[in-house]
Amino acid sequence: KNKTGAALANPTKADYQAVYDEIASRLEEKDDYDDGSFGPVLVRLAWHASGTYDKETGTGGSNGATMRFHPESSHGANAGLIAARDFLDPVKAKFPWITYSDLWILGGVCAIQEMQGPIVPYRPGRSDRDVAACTPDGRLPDATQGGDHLRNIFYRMGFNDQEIVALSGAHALGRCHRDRSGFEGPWTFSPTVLTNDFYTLLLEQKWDWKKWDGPKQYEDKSTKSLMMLPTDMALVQDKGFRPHVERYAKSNDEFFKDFSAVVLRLFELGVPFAAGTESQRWTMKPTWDES
Ligand code: CCH
Repeated sequence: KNKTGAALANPTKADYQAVYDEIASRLEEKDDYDDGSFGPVLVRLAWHASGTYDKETGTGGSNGATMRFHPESSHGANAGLIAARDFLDPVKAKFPWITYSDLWILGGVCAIQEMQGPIVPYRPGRSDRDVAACTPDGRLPDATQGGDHLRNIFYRMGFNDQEIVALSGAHALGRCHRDRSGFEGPWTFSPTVLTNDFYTLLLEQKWDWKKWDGPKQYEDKSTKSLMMLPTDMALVQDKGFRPHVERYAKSNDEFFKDFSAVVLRLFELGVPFAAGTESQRWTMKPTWDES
C-alpha cells in the first residue's frame, strides 16, 4: 500500500515517525522565522488546541482541530497561530491520512523534542470535527490577570498548582509579538531551546514594569531585553505556586520529568481514545538521538 495515500487504514508507529521526521526536517530547513525556528509557535498551537478543554462538559481539547474554523481561529488568544497551521499544511498534504488534530499535537511533540526538551510520549487517535465543535471564546488564559484566574482556567482542565507551574515553563520558548498578543519580547536568552531558564530568570532577575504604551508587562532591570507577563509573575507572588518555581529553578531534570508528564496529559485532554491504547503512547525518535 501507498504509505502516504489517504486510504492508509491502520497507520503504524513507523508511519507517525515518518510524519515526525518530516516536521523535524521542515523545522531545520525553515530557520529564517522569528528567532530561527517555528518550534515555539508549533508548541503554542498544540497547547491552544488542547487548552480549551472543560472537564465538566467534556468539550474542547485537542480532538477536533476546530481552530481551522472561524470563530475559533479568530479568538484573540489564537492570533498568530495561522503561522503554525500554515507551516504544517504541506505536511498534511504529504501524509493525507493523518488527521489535523493528530498532526497538530505531533507538531507540538516534535517541536519540544527537537528544541532539546524531554521526550513526550505520543498517542494518536484524534479525529477532526466540524465548525459546530468550536469552543466559545475565553477558555484560554488572559495574560493580564493573576493567580486566581490561572487557577480558574487550569482547574477547569483538571490541572493542579504544581502542574500549572510545570506547564508555564514552556515560556522558556518563543516570544510575544506586538501584532499578535500586544505584548513584546522573549522570556529567556535562548528562546529556541527548552530549559528551566524561565524559572531561574523569574527568581534571579529584578523585574520592573516596562514603561511603554503597550499592555502592562515586566522587563528585566539589567538588560531590559527580557519580559514577563502578569500571569508569569503571579507564579512567584503566589504562595501555592512559588515552591514549585523554586524546585524547577534548582533542577532542570525535575522540570523535564514533570513537564513531559503534564504535557502528555494536556495533549490528551478530551480525546476519546479507544480502551487499551495507553500502550500506544509511543516515543517518537528525535533527530538528535543517534542510537
Ligand atoms: Fe503562553 N503565551 N501563555 N503558554 N506561549 C504566549 C506565547 C507562548 C500565556 C500567554 C501567552 C502557556 C501558558 C500561558 C507558549 C506556550 C505556553 C504569548 C505571546 C502570550 C500572551 C503570544 C504572541 O504574542 O505571539 C498565558 C497567559 C498563559 C497562562 O498560563 C502554556 C501552558 C504553554 C505550553 C505548554 C509558547 C511556546 C509561546 C511562544 C509562541 C511564539 O510564537 O513564540
